[in-house]
This record gives sequence, C-alpha cells and structure tokens, in this order.
Amino acid sequence: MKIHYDPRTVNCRKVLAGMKLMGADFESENIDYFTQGHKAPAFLAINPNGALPALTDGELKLWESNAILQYVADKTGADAAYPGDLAVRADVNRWLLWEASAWFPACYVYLVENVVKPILGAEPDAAVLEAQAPTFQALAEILDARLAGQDWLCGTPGPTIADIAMASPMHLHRHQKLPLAAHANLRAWMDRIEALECWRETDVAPLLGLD
Ligand SMILES: N[C@@H](CCC(=O)N[C@@H](CS)C(=O)NCC(=O)O)C(=O)O
Repeated sequence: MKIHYDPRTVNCRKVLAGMKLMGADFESENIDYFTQGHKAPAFLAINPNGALPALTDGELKLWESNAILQYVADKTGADAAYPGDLAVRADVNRWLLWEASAWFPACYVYLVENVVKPILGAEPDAAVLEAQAPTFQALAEILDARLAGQDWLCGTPGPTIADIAMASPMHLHRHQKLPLAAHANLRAWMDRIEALECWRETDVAPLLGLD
C-alpha cells in the first residue's frame, strides 16, 4: 500500500494517524499541497478530484480518507480499530459518514478562519464564525452526549477509526479556537486522543510553524 499525501493537511493527518493506530505497513509519496501538487496530472490520474489523500495498492486507486481507513483496516485485519461485530461496525460506519458530511464542514470553518487565514496574513472573519456557531454547538452537543460515560466514541475498549476520523477536523482545536467550553465529555475524549502515540507522532502544528 502506498499513501499519497501531504502530512500538513487535515485529511492526510487522519489517514496517517489511523494507519499508525492499526500498525499498517505502507510506503508513502509526498504531494506538496501548498505548491498544488494535488492538481498535477500524475496525481489527478489517481484522484480526479485533485484532493489529498489517496491510497494505491496494486491496481486499486482509492480516495476519500474514511474509505481509505476502512480499506486499510479490512486489509490488515485490524479488528480492534474496525470491529467485525455487525452492530459495532454499523456504528463506526455511521460516525464516519457523519464526520464527512456534518462534523468536518462545521470544524473546517474554524480551521480556515483562525488557522489558514492568519498563516496567509489575512484576518479571520468574525461574522463567518458567528454564523457558524449555532451549527457547531448543535453538533458538538451530539458528540458530547454520545461520549458521556464512555472513553471512546463507539463504546469499544480502545479507539476505533471513527475516533481518529472524528478527532481530525478538530486536530488543531486550540489554534482553531473551537468553542468547546460547554462540552466536557468531548474535551476529555480529545485529551485521550491527544495521548495516543499515533496522534502525537502525526502532530501537524510544528509543520505549520504553530506552537
Ligand atoms: N472528503 C475528502 C476531502 C479531501 C480534501 O478536501 N482534502 C484536502 C486536503 S485536507 C484537499 O486536498 N483539498 C483540495 C483542494 O483544496 O483543492 C476526504 O476525506 O478525503
């Protein structure tokens, strides 16, 4: 398996941390996001969306970070990270879909306004952040309620790929200034994520010059 990625981007960090959690063996090819390497013909032949990351394995060209995590888990037999029990697996799959469709877009607004714009020398737009706040709070409340009384999202003894996927859009949450004050369970879970070796090894902050 080969991952084509830029370790500085959120969905690439997700896949890298997930592969490390599962102890997967893989090769890698760096594609420079900031010089538009993901728009070059060689990468577009792998992912016509021109978005990172992608994974190749023989003839397989796979994109969508959560699909990559599912494939790697199945290929490596990572049952703890992606349990075979049907009900637990359905739960993991549900959160992977929710992350991509709801949670990621909500967190991304804070990433763009409070991290990306300052890096590029622009000011965050307070009106954009204010408009996003109710959506973010409603989704965070759902996650916070789910995490009450359990360490991991799907009630498993250890983290699954759903935990890694869900943590990724909030991976720079201090710099993103995510409004987490009302969500103690979510904050405690994020502390557990941040203590994982796979998470610490893939920290993006130093790569972006953040402290
Ligand atoms: N839903 C996709 C999103 C992929 C995505 O948007 N990746 C970003 C980097 S984190 C990207 O390369 N965007 C392309 C662009 O900005 O043109 C996934 O989960 O893999």
